[in-house]
Amino acid sequence: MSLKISKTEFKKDVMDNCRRLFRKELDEATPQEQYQSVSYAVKDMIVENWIATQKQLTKDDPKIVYYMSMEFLMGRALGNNLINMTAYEDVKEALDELGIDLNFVEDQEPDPALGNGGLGRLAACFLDSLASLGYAAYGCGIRYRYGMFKQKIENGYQVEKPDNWLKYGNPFELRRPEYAKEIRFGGNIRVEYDDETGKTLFKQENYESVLAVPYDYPIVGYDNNQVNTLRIWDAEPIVDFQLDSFDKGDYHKAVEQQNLAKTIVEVLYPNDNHYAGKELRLKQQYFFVSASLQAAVDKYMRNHDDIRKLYEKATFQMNDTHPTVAVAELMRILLDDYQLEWQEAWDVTTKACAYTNHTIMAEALEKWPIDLFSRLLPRVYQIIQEIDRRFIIQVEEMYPGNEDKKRTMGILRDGQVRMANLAIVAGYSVNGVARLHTEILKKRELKDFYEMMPEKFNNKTNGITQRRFLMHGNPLLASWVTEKIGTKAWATDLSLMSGLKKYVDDPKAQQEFMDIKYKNKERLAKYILEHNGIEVDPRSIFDVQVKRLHEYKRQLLNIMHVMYLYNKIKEHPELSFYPRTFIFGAKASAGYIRAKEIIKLINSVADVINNDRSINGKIKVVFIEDYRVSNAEWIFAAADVSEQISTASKEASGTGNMKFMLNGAPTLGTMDGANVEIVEEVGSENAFIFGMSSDEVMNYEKNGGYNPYEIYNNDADIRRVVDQLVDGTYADGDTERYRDLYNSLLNTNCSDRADMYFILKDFRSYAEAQERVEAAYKDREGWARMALLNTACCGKFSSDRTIEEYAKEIWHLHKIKVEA
Ligand code: OAK
Repeated sequence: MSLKISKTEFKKDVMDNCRRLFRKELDEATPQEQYQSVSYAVKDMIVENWIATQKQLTKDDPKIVYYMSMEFLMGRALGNNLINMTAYEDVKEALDELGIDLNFVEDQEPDPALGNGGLGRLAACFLDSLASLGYAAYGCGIRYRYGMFKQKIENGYQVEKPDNWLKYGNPFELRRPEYAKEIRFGGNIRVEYDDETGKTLFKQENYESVLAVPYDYPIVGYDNNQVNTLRIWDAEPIVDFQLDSFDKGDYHKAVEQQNLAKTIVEVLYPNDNHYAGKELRLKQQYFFVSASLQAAVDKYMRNHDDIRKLYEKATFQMNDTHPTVAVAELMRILLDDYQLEWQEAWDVTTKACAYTNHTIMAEALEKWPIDLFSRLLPRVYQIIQEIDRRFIIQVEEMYPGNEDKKRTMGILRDGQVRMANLAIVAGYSVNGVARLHTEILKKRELKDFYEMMPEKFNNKTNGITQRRFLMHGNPLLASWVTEKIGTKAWATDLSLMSGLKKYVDDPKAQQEFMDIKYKNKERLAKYILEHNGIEVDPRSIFDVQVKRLHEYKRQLLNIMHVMYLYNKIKEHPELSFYPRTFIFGAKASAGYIRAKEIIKLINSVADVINNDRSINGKIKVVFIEDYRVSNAEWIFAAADVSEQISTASKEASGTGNMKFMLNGAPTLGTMDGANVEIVEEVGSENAFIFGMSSDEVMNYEKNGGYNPYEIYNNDADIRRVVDQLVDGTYADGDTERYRDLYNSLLNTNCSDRADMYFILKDFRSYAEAQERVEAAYKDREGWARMALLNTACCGKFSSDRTIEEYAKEIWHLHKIKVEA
């Protein structure tokens, strides 16, 4: 779209906004006020195309995908919108002329962090790709008042602070009260027989309800005039009802409704790959699912008359099991509001709902206690009972007398509602997020389902958007790529990156590539100095692990290896050692004690090592506070080594791995998730692979684990590091601070298996891979070649490729074309 108006007009808009909104001239405004003034001017330009897109949708009437997700980890909007409008440079210049620095203005925007990690960020990348590719799509979610907490590190410990991201309002959002929907909870179901129609009616009584009010956010497609919508729901008390209640003197009820509205969207649960089973969470799920479905059905019925064909125009992609209640809610709408017969409603539902699985971690499986579920959602529960009853009959028909099959596949079992089973039974598609992950689902986790309904299963390897993670995050490399391959078309066709392959042996190109990396390392070093007070040398190897803190992701392996290296350097100061900066960034769920211990350990190790002058700065350890989308962009751009070291089989895909690759950082990793496919694209000689295979891990697990003492007893270096957890080296003499971590590795008597995540088992292999990294880095040309090849081979990992696959193979969408 580029700047639709002249620079002069844009500048005037910005200045006018400042006057109107804040009664100030631009140079008197606070940085936040400047940000708002600029953003409103940008939004004005977006709105034109937003309206045009809506008109096009009405005209073409294409099938729409509703991407239903509890999380959208969007990151800042201003810079990204300008990039996609291809107006970034123009706006930068215009603001320069006003004496304002665009980067500074961008920095004033709070990071919208309505997500935890991988799953939420994937949803954001998908929205970007859907709009950029010309597909009609809505993101459906919750407008949490407080997003992912802000992380402070105090005395080495993580402290969570509320993320009041809406404090100053959000210039890009649009409140749409005209589309508000009522959402009902609890009460009882009265069954009525309608003499006239002969139908049985189900009436919910004595319920509590809230009003779901949508807020729309523009999702700007790249250079194509299209603007899609992320619709997230806020909760408000139902005012009429409240007055009613006051009239009746039912003050208590009115207050209750007020409270329900306030609490329901209050905060995002900060759990990644973990199910906590909280009632409020189920309320959140039903709240946004019911509102989104009601809105989608209303929209469809505005210009169609046969609800039985809803699936021709709408498809609902369920981002993990969190929105799976959609299946039963859609059935409820079709049965109770539209009076369809069961079979008709089932036909629509099973052609409209699809499910993506994002983890095989057992602790992430959503299983709601039936008493809670049926109390909160009585009618939805009745419907699930009927779905389960009919499904069990099918299982019996296919596997007569086989109780095991019913036990594994039943939806209602052991007093629980098993959400994944509901999603699979009702969904027309079940997909994993990387090839290995999908194979594990088919062969193990969901084996019985796969055998019964193989046609539903498919793989969609994840991807990431190059617009945010290269164009915006790494402008130097972005321009260089454009110059080298002679086109900017990689912005929407990442396979063109392969055009860089011809430069991998070109010394000049190598030098340019490494110079850009160096500049990005300087930028990050400055950030680290400002935020951590730690000086790091951009000439050292930047070895980076940034992702949520989870035992399976094995930050503990990384930091224990740092302890091992430190021991080695202290013992043999004469040995050559290439300087390294180990960079960590990770949030731990507030209640995940062991994860928090690991954060403290990383910071303690950092303290000891960074302050030991005797090692001449050979190792530095940095824990970047409050890792989030905005600083992630800089971190990926500056990384030399991408740490992807999960226990094989545990990381469904990973997407950080792809962002590092795009920015030219080779992978140091296990054969897990999408690492497998990264290695396939770039060649195993251009990655550092180590550790057990997923099959080995799963075999050990089947046989009850392994005995870590064999390693502890036989490997003195490892023993020393493990012992240092409890000899006070990193705890000011306190031998108990890291006792739990020590126990988790060795103590077969504790509730878990000892060393559940095979840290000691993989340690040697990891240390050897790290030696290969060092040797490879010392060879400057060799390293440049390898780094460049990673960027050149990343084409497959664009979320554009992923979305094309979803669109063709699952959703069956057609593109629209929005005229300027
Ligand atoms: C979060 C909550 C519950 C279940 C899964 C998640 C989650 O974030 N999973 C992650 O999804 C990413 C996107 O598919 C994957 O790349 C990660 O491997 C996976 O852990």
